[in-house]
Amino acid sequence: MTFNLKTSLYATATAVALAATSASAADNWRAWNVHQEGHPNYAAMDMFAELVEARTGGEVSIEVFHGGVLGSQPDALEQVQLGAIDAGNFNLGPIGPIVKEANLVSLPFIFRDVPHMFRVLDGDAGDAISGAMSEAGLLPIGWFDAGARSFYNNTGPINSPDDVSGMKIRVMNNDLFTGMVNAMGGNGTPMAFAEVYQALSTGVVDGAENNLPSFESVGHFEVAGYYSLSEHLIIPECICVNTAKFEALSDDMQAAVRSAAEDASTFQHALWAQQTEASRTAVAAAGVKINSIADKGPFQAAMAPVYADYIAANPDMEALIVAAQETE
Ligand code: BDP
Repeated sequence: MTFNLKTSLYATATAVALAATSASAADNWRAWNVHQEGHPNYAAMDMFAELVEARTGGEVSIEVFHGGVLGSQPDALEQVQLGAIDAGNFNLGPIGPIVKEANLVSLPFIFRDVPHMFRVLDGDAGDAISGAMSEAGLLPIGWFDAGARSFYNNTGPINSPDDVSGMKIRVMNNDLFTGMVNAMGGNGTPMAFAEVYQALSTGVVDGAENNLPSFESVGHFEVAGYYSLSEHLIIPECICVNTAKFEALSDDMQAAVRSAAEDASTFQHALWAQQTEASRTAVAAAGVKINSIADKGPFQAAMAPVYADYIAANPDMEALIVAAQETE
């Protein structure tokens, strides 16, 4: 009897201790997102956070800080690498300066369209990129669609690289993008996303480039009346998590977080398709001239030095570039 009582007391104490341990071990993650409400990635990141909380039984909870309030994208990436921010929705463009393998997807015109890009991500190139990102502390656990980026400006439609010549164009932080604009005779200018509206409206830059949902959601269409469909960059985005934080989770918790990221990504792809069409309609209704480019050949030809420089600096990536181009 005494023994049984002791045993049961011991069992109760252990249960209390375990509960305390698991409560204190609950992970509260902070996630970065640059987008505002109304952008597909805002809703997808909220969904990710909800699914993680539900599927880990609250062992992992995520607070998403939208609108870039935790800092610019290059700063936030560094914070995730350091573990000061735990996760985020990042574009692979600004990841290129940190992880050279990621630059494969930032080569202008490397992909024919978004499905081609996703097929490449599913293959060896995707494994090389994910592996290198994970080693750099940025583990990708879901891939978002970011459509295609095109040029916009105020002076008239862009139909050839000559039209870009002489223009100061804002690009995301990556030498490949400055090189891309410079190869057309323009002046590629890296700048934080949050500063682009004012730079366009005051003429600090002549133009910028982005996909239609971002062009609309932050109001760039109010200060740039021509959107020319160059579609020169098709870059995926990730839900990325600090690698060490993720690996510290049990196998079950890792599986739960991964499945949340996969389902949030599937949701994002559907929202993205809808929002691209909605944004096209909205900016056209607001008076933006959407210009189709009859021949993108001269833009592609102008990119030869950009590829040559990248391959010279990263000879080990050449085979993956060829494999990506040859992927059906
Ligand atoms: C948007 C991306 C975001 C970038 C932004 C930019 O979703 O990650 O920060 O473009 O141009 O399309 O900086």
